[in-house]
Amino acid sequence: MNFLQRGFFRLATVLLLARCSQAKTVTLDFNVTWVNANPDGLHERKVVGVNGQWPLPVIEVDKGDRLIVNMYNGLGDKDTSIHWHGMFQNGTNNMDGPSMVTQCPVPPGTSMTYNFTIPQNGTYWYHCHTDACYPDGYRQALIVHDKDAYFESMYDDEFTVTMSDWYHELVEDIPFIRVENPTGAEPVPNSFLFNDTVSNTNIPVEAGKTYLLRLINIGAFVAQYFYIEDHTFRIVEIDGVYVDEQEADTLYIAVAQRYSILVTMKNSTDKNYPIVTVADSVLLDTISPTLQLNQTNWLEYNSSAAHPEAVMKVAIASDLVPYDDFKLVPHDRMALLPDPDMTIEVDVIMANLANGAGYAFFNNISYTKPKVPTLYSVLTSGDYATNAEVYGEYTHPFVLEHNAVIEVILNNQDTGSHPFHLHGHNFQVVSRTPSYGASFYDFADGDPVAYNATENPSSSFPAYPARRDTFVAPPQGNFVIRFVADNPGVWFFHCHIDWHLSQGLAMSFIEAPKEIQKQMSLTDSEISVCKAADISYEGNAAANIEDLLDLTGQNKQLPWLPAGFTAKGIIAMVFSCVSAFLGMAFITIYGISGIKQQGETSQVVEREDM
Ligand SMILES: *[C@@H]1O[C@H](CO)[C@@H](O)[C@H](O)[C@H]1NC(C)=O
Ligand SMILES: *[C@@H]1O[C@H](CO)[C@@H](O)[C@H](O)[C@H]1NC(C)=O
Ligand SMILES: *[C@@H]1O[C@H](CO)[C@@H](O)[C@H](O)[C@H]1NC(C)=O
Ligand SMILES: *[C@@H]1O[C@H](CO)[C@@H](O)[C@H](O)[C@H]1NC(C)=O
Ligand SMILES: *[C@@H]1O[C@H](CO)[C@@H](O)[C@H](O)[C@H]1NC(C)=O
Ligand SMILES: *[C@@H]1O[C@H](CO)[C@@H](O)[C@H](O)[C@H]1NC(C)=O
Ligand SMILES: *[C@@H]1O[C@H](CO)[C@@H](O)[C@H](O)[C@H]1NC(C)=O
Ligand SMILES: *[C@@H]1O[C@H](CO)[C@@H](O)[C@H](O)[C@H]1NC(C)=O
Ligand SMILES: *[C@@H]1O[C@H](CO)[C@@H](O)[C@H](O)[C@H]1NC(C)=O
Ligand SMILES: *[C@@H]1O[C@H](CO)[C@@H](O)[C@H](O)[C@H]1NC(C)=O
Ligand SMILES: [Cu+2]
Repeated sequence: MNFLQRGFFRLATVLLLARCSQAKTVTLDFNVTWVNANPDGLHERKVVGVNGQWPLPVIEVDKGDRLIVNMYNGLGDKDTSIHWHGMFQNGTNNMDGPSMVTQCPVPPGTSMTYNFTIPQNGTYWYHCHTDACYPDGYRQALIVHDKDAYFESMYDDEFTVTMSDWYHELVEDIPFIRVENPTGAEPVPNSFLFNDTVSNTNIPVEAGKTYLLRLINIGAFVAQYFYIEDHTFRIVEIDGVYVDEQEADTLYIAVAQRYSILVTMKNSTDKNYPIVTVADSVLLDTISPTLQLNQTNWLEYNSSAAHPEAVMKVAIASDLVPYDDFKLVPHDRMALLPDPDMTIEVDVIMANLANGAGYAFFNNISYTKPKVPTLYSVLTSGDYATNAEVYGEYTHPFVLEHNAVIEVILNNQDTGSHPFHLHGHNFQVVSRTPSYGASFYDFADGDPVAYNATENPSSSFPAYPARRDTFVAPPQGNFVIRFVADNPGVWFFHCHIDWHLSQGLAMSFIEAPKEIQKQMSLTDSEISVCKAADISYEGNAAANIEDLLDLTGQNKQLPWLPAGFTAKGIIAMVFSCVSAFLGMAFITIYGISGIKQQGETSQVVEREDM
């Protein structure tokens, strides 16, 4: 393109943009069915497709658009729903997507229309939010273009790149919450995908140009390190929040997190440069020797030049030092919120319930879905809606007052790190101990360290805290977040590791329930989805419409194990059953009685010393 042509093209683009600045409606029909795919080249499997395709369509809209998705569940054997991750759904809480929180699950043969406006900017994604369903492939990027972004004039072209873990089995065929797995060891993925493939992705680039890369971890479990050999970059967005540009060379992208980065190309075209992603193996209980933890793809300056193997920075996490997202400053300079009107302090633990299986807890409550979607309880409980009891103990409800400043103090007593996500908001991250970097694992081996307001008083919080919608709690460390309850709705707060969500690591914020009642009422189409799913849509968490404070019959978590049982003890018990069985076999074959005695003695169940 010569100079004149380029100028004309620019002008045409401006005119076009001016004409298009009127918000438009984007309507998509999603026929959700099973299709086959083999993204890692190792195993073909059933995945959730849309209109017969997988990878799923990337949704691209402009700020202010209305998005309408007519979803038909053609799976035949599974319920479904879609969550629009990061979308505030201000006034449209019923479009948020999590089953039994804001809607009934959509059963096979049934449709639901999602219809909402997008006043936000940046990089988002959509995924199934009914039981554990998105690891089966039902997830993809949702990009909101914004010609007013402060960095809009700073790049020449953009690319979206997703990364994710990948399993060869359907979620329903992966054993997880069961007595044989008392420690709750998460299923180890079979591979890791870069933009839904392992075959090399070459990002075609031109020397001297600058590109916007939108990076999204759409995985179910494992965080990814990201770097580009011999290139630094500038972070300009996290989770839909523009940040002042910040130079970095390595990122840690937990599941559900997004980063937009500007990468400026070198002037030479003699070489291609590896883009490296390394799965965080610290999260994995076991690593098979064939599991490919790292992937190399390329910034391709010259397709006929070599595509060199990456010089790996490292194998273990502590040597890859990622940029600390806590230090980012929002471009809009939203100031630290004032001291909170309400503080919610929760301890995260993993423990076993009566069936011997591992569960996850906020303050000893493992989220258990109610009999009525919590939003529908709000809409059908009149003046009782402000009483948290209506929502049942095991949805772990907190009623938030309209426009109150809310602070959540989260003490992670677990030795694993967890990426926590809040629906309907982004939140200010005002404290995290320890911070990303070399010290991130400092508390992993000793005792858990709870947030200490004397050591980290609010006077030490950043003046312009970073905001995002998914934030990582360090192993046995803590974080503090703040947000304003200015978005009436029922908003789920949960760990985004889908395995941990299925173990109950979630709670419900019922924000300004009287305002929700003013904004919406239960619609005929919502009722018909519930009827098709055979789920109650009125009354309290126990589906009681007569006495809203009578929770008889509500779903509950299982009872606790008798005091003193530990995961180790359960292993010993399970193991002793197995070894007793093996012992029997040995006795039958060899008649050696000593082995049986051994099997019996290992049946002693360990007690926790407390
Ligand atoms: C969805 O796709 C399936 C398989 O192609 C087809 O049989 C069905 O008629 C489609 N349903 C809708 C509502 O488009
Ligand atoms: C979407 O919602 C808007 C606003 O409530 C409404 O006017 C429009 O009819 C809806 N469209 C569909 C297809 O439901
Ligand atoms: C979207 O971006 C514009 C600037 O382009 C900014 O003024 C606005 O606050 C952003 N909206 C949200 C919801 O972040
Ligand atoms: C990643 O995949 C999406 C959809 O499959 C595609 O639109 C996008 O261009 C791909 N990105 C790159 C860098 O190839
Ligand atoms: C590429 O060349 C331009 C113009 O000469 C210069 O400003 C820029 O710094 C160079 N970039 C690199 C990465 O060396
Ligand atoms: C691309 O790489 C080939 C092979 O190394 C080299 O011969 C060629 O000059 C390069 N082209 C450019 C434009 O740098
Ligand atoms: C990258 O993966 C390959 C194959 O799994 C392995 O040989 C190599 O050690 C890995 N490098 C790192 C740093 O993990
Ligand atoms: C959880 O239960 C244990 C044992 O009953 C108790 O000691 C602890 O205080 C409880 N924790 C919370 C946060 O309620
Ligand atoms: C909090 O920190 C202060 C100052 O270091 C210390 O005196 C206090 O014991 C700590 N509180 C707790 C509960 O650990
Ligand atoms: C929701 O909308 C209300 C009213 O316009 C506004 O005050 C509030 O800031 C919005 N909240 C969010 C999270 O978008
Ligand atoms: Cu978790």
